[in-house]
Amino acid sequence: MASKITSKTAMELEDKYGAHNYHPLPVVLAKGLGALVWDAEGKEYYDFLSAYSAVNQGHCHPKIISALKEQAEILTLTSRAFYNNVLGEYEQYMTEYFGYDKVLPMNTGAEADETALKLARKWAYEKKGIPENQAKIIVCANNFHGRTITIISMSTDPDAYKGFGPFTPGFITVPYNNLDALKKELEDPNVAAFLVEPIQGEAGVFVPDEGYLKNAYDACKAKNVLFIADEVQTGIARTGKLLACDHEGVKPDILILGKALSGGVLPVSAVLANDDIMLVIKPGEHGSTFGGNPLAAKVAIAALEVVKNEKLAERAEYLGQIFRNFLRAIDSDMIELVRGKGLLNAVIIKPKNGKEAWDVCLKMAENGVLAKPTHGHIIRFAPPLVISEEQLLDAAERIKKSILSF
Ligand code: IF1
Repeated sequence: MASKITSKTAMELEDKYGAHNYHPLPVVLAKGLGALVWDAEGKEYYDFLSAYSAVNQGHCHPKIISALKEQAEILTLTSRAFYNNVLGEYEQYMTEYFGYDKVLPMNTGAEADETALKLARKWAYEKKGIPENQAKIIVCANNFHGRTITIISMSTDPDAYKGFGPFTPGFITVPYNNLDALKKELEDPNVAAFLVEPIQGEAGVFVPDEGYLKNAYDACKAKNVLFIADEVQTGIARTGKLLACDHEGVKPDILILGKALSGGVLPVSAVLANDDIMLVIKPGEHGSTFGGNPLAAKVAIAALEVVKNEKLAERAEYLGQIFRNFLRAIDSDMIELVRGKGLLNAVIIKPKNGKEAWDVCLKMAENGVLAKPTHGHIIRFAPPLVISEEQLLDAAERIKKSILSF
C-alpha cells in the first residue's frame, strides 16, 4: 500500500527525525518509472539527476525489478562464509563484460574506492617493492570519491573534510587535467597509484582535454604506477561509451564501478583488476557482509543486460549531442557555459538579479524537470539513458522556458 503522506508532512518528518546532512530541493518523490518521477501529490517530473547517475536504466526498469523479485523469494544473503550458487556466475559475467581476470564485489561506491586504495597499497608493497607504509597515491584536486574518512582525506573540498580530522596520510594532490604536474609527482619512487575520475562529476562535470587520460595512463605505466579509474558516476554507459575511459581507449589497471551497476535498485559496487593485482588480497584480508550477495548479483546482471540490449551507451552519445546543442542555442545571459559528454552534462549559471542556479532549479521543478545545483552555480543534467528523444526535447524546452523566465 503506497504511503498517502503529503509532501508537507514528509518534509516535516524528515526535518524532525532525520539527520540534516542534506538540503534537498523541496520536492517529495513518491513514484518513478523510466525517465519520469511523480511527487506525493501526483505531479509529474522528468528526472534529470537520475540519483547522481545511479538510475541510468530508468526508474523501476521491469527487467531489473523482476530479477530482484524472483531472487528475493529464493535467497538474498549468505555472507561469504559460504559459497552460493549465484556469485560465481555473476563474477564470470562481470569479468567477461569488462575484460578483467577478477572482480571484488562490494556495495557502495565509497567501499569500492576504499577497496581500490587497499589493493593499490598492498600491490605496492608486495609487487613494486615500496617500503611498508610508505606508499603514496596521487589524486586530483576537486575530486569526489565518497564520504569515508580516508576518502575525504584525499579531498580538497572543505565541506567534505572540515571537522572530520585527523586524516589518513599518503595522498598527493595534483591539479586535474594537468599532465606536467602529474609527471612531476610520478618521479617519486614511492608512488603506488594515480586515482582519477575520467570526468569530474561533483566538481561540475569537468571534462578533461582530449588525450589527458591516455597520456596520464602512459605516464603511470612508464613509472610502474597503477592507473585507477573511478567510474562510479561516469561508467555504465553514462558518457556515451560503456566506460568514460573507453573514449580514449584507456584500460585502467583497477576499475571502480557503482551506482548504475544495479540500475539504482540496491547498492552494488565492484572493483575489477587482473590477477597480478587482485590476488595480493588473501582470504580474510578484506570483505563486507553484503558484498556479492545473491540478490545484488542477480540485479546487477539484469542491469548490465539492459545496458547492452537497449544500447544505452549509443543512446547517451546521440541524445547528449542533441541536448548540448539545444542548451547552447538558448539565448540567455544566465548561461555561461554548457559542457559534458554523453548524457552527463552541466550548465554553468551566471547569477542574474540575485537569482542563481538554485532558483533556476526551483523554476525547473515548477515546470516539471528535476535537477540540482552543485557548488552553487553549476546545474548538472543527467537524465536516465532510457529517456526518449521526444521526452528529452520536451524537457529541454521546459529547461529553456525556466531559464528565460529570469
Ligand atoms: C553524496 C556527490 C555525485 C561518486 C564517485 C564514488 C562515489 C560517488 C565519482 C561514492 C558518489 C554521490 C554521493 C552523494 C551525491 C553523489 C555525488 F555530489 F556527492 F559528489 F554524484 F557527484 N565516486 N557520488 O560520484 O559512491 O558511496 O555514494 O555509493 O554523498 O551526497 P557512494
